[in-house]
Amino acid sequence: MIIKTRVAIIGAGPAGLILSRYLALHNIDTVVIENRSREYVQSRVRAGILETQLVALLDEIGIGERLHKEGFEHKGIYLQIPGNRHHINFNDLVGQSVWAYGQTEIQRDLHTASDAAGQQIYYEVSDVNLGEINSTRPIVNFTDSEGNKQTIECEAIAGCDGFWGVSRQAIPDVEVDCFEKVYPFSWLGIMANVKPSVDELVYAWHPKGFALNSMRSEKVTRLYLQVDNGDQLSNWSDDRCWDELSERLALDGWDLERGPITEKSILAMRSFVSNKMQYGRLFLAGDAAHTVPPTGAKGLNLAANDVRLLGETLVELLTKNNQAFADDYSRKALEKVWGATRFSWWFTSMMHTNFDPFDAQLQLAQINHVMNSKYAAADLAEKYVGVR
Ligand code: RFL
Ligand code: PHB
Repeated sequence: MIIKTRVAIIGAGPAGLILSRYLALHNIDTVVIENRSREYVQSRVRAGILETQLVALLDEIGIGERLHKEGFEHKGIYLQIPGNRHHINFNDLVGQSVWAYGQTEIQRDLHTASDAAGQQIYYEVSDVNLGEINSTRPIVNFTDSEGNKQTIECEAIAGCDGFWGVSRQAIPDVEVDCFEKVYPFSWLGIMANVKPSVDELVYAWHPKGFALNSMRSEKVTRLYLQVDNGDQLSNWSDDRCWDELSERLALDGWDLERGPITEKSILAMRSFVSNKMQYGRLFLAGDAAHTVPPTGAKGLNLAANDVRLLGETLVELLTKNNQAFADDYSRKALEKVWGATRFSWWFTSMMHTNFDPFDAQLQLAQINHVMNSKYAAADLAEKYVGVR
């Protein structure tokens, strides 16, 4: 079957669904295809911290209501080294804050809005491949969930299919340079049904490894531990997770509350940037073009920045035939991408131990500097909240 639309969007993660909504509000018709089920996409546990620019974008596309009711505005974060938990107040330093609101909740709000608008989304597709991307009539072939071969004929393709997607591979190798760094450690993440023990996030350096105390709601806590690459979930009983978190986050007069663990996963840490985010009529956005280690909470925020730029770009291209604007998409998006890549690398490198005693002393000196210099703290604050 032939499906005709203006923009084919590959991937129904936050980048793909925010883009489809943005374009719908500009009267540009889209079709979204996604290789996982709706339930899987909806329940995949990921990001939790939103920059105000992302909140503004969600408001603009009409899905910010629940976020403002149920999300939490955070004025800063705590940086911790053994014996010292220090508050970095973003509001005082740079006049901005961030919001704690789960990516799963954003995904749910996007689904509700897509349903109400009658957005066409094909879930559980397979054999996705892109063709004619160097022409003004690109196509996307796929097999739908019932096994039918489908072809989307469109005017542009948005590759929003995450780091492991197929869109990036459609750009010929000779046209693109990719930059990658894989870190020598991973994160073990847990979700627990227990009231957060802190009011704002705690990023803790510890000789046994980094720990992060985050949250999702008044009843749900999100926590992370630095673990070795290759470590297995089977090595981490619930008790061991809590013991290790309690040790790494310890502070006199403060206790980490424990509760039933509802989710546990291990994730690798990688920085990756494709220096080409557009090729002909194919445009990449979000994790499809770049990923950062989660320490700086930047991945979803970068995806949102791409989508805002890409939305504007496609409106210019498809309603005014403004090719020059389209050709500038990559350059504009990559400015913020490299800024966030540098920040995420710096924050990751400062907080994760490599068990080298000299490096540990340097890290402590660096963290003390951020705690004691308002200029260093303001630099961290500026990058964390996403001030341009
Ligand atoms: P996604 O979310 O990966 O969505 C891509 C979608 O494409 C689908 N797909 C395909 N569809 C069709 N055909 C194919 N061939 C396909 N291949 C893949 C996938 O199934 C998926 O549904 O990318 P997107 O939309 O660019 O969004 C990016 C964000 O999800 C990601 O950057 C963040 O979650 C990163 N991140 C964080 N970002 C923040 O800004 N703040 C945070 O606090 C934060 N915490 C995190 C994070 C990521 C984490 N993990 C698990 C990597 C915490 C964690 C633990
Ligand atoms: C989260 O709550 O999942 C989270 C928060 C901050 C980060 C990474 C993840 O830097």
